[in-house]
Amino acid sequence: MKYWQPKYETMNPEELKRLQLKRLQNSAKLVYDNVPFYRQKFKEAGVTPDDIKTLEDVRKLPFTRKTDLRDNYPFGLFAAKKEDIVRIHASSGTSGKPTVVGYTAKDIETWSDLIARSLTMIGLSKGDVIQNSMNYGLFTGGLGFHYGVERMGAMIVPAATGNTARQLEMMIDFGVTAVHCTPSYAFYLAETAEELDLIDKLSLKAAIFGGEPWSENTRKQLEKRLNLKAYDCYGLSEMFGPGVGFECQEQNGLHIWSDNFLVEVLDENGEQVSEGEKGELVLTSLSKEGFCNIRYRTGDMTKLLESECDCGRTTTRISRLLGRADDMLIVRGINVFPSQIQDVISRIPQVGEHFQLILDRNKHMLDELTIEVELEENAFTGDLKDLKAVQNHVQHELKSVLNIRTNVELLEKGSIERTAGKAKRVIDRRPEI
Ligand code: DLL
Repeated sequence: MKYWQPKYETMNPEELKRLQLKRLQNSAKLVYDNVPFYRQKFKEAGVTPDDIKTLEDVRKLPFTRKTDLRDNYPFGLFAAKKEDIVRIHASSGTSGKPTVVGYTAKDIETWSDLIARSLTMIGLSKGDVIQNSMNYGLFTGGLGFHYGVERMGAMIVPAATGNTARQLEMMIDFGVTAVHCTPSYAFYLAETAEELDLIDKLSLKAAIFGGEPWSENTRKQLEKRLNLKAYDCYGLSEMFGPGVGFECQEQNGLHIWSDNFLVEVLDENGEQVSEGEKGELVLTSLSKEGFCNIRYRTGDMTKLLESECDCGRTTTRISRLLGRADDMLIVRGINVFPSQIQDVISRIPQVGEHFQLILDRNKHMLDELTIEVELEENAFTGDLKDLKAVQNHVQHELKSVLNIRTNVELLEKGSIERTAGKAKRVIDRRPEI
């Protein structure tokens, strides 16, 4: 089978626009009627859902940002009643608390279909065995993807993360034909498979990489080393999760499932850029019930491509993601905001406010995040045991907020360079992947 939902995937452009408008009107009404935050924002902008008469009218609506999720933590932006929410997921917030999103039963169905569409698009089907080597839990890459595989009827191996030798063993023993993981983890898989001389025993035909940026060069390397075709999968928890945009077999840009998301690519003044120009991706949910997001500033940079594609799909297309408009970092697939680190550090009296983040890739191509902080003078007792205790405490606090292990280095007060302007908090020494 070539398409999962041909009606939507190949809809003629005029009909698609009509559907998008109808759904945009529904989304605007849904949030206006059910979410006080949106009602207030609409009022401030002087609009009501009745003002949406054409697709271009989306520009009358106010933007939503990640900080709005934080300010309404945890469920303040949900558009459905709490008893109709059947699942939540979360991602990193900009400080302290994560951003929480909710799904109704229908949302889970819609999302699963989008993933089933995406997998069908790259030639996978019922007979395939798909290993999901993404973190299960609040991260959408685990369960979200999992349900999509089941929806399509393929066999899912819910391997989750960790224990690379065992991941490979599962791939061999279960006849795995496709794997879903972050591109940086794929390097580790490839390296381990090469070391253990297992490459020839693998029967992978496809890899689905997402959750973090990667490049054409990485595609070439990993396709060769693992002997498969690699496809880009884009998504964010605020818009379901994985499966918002996906590459087809042309491997040339991502199809955004336009019956579910309205795409804008905007310059720094909020104006639509022309085709082929770089701008920030702004998305509006057209089909969500639980958490319906209007003009969400994703912070991801991309380019709009011509919709026509040899695969026959008529969706909006974008280039692979080209970095961030803000200072968000992605470390081992997890989003990290320097403001989260600042928040943690500011709550620990033994260390000062100045800090620096250093990002490296270790020999397995995995990210290592080191945080340099200055020890307050009165915290320096001269006893090494005390130093170790402070270091462990900072590390522990960071782990509980960021969900990743970090290396904390304590420095003498004054050693981090002070600047008059914006502090240079991040030193990213990672080679591009
Ligand atoms: O990372 C959802 C996901 C899971 C996508 C698995 C693909 C596969 P969040 O934790 O909310 O959700 O992080 C979303 O990750 O705004 C991008 O900055 C980045 N990102 C995700 N996929 C890609 C990609 C998931 N293919 C944030 N290329 C997004 C570049 C990506 N960046």
